Amino acid sequence: MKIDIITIFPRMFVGPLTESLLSRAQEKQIVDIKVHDLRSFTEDKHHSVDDRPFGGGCGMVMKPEPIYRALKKLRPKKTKGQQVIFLSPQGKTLDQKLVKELSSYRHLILLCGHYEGVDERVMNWVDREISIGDYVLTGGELPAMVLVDSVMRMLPGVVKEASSVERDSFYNGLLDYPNYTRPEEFKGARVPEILFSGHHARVEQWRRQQSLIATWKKRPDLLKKVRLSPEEKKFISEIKRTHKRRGE
Ligand code: 9D3
Repeated sequence: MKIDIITIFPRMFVGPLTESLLSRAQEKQIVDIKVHDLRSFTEDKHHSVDDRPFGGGCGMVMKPEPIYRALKKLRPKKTKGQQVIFLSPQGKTLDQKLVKELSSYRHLILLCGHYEGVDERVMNWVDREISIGDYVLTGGELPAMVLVDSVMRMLPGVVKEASSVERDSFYNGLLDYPNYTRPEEFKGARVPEILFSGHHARVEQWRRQQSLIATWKKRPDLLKKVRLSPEEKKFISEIKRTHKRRGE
C-alpha cells in the first residue's frame, strides 16, 4: 500500500514513522509512506498556505491552490484503488469497520487540515472526510497517524500472527479477556487456577466468559451489537445477577 500525507507540519510524523511497527512495515516494503510539506507546493514568495476568510471572522483558512497542486502531483488522474481522505472534525468517526475498508485500497492520500479549516472548494477533490472522535485537536496530523497505524496493522505481514489481528477486541465485537504472566503470585494476587490446568478447551471457554464479563462491565453498548450463542446469552443473564457493573 502507498500512503501520501500532505501536511504543513511534516516533522510531526518523524517519530511515529521511524519507530516500531511502522518502520518495520516500511522496511518489509508492505507500505510506502511519504510525507509531503504543503509549503513546497506554494508558488508565491512567502510560501503562504493560508489566508483570511472572505466575509470576515477570526482565524485563517487554508488556501485551495497549494492543496490542488499537491493532489495533482500525487494523483495525476482518478483511479479506483485510490482514496483522497481529508482528516476533519466534520468527518465520519473512524472505527474498526472503516479501518478494514480503508486497508483494501492501494493508495491513500491523507490531507491534514489546520487553522479554522480549509477553503470549501477543496472538498471537490476529496473522496471522504474522517474524524477520529468527538474532541477538539489542533490539526489533522495526529488523526492521520492514528489512521495510518490502524490501517497498517490490517495489512498481511505487519503484525506477526494473523490470528492476533483476528482476535482483536472490536474484531469479534467483545473486549479482551485478562492476561497473566509470571510470577504465579504477586503481592498476594494469584493468577487464576484455570490457566495452569493445561485444559485447552476449558481455558478457551473461561477466556470467552471473561471477555463477556469485561464487556458487560465496561462497554455494555458493545453487547447489543454482537451475536451470542444461546449459552452465552444465558451466561450474560447469569452475570447480570451475580456481578456488579463498573460505577454501580
Ligand atoms: C469543530 C471546531 N471548529 C470550529 C470552529 C474549528 C476546528 C477545530 C479544530 C477546526 C479544525 C480543528 C483541528 N482538528 C482537526 O483537524 C481534526 C480532528 C479533531 O479535531 N478531532 C478529531 N478528529 C479530527 S480529524 C482532524
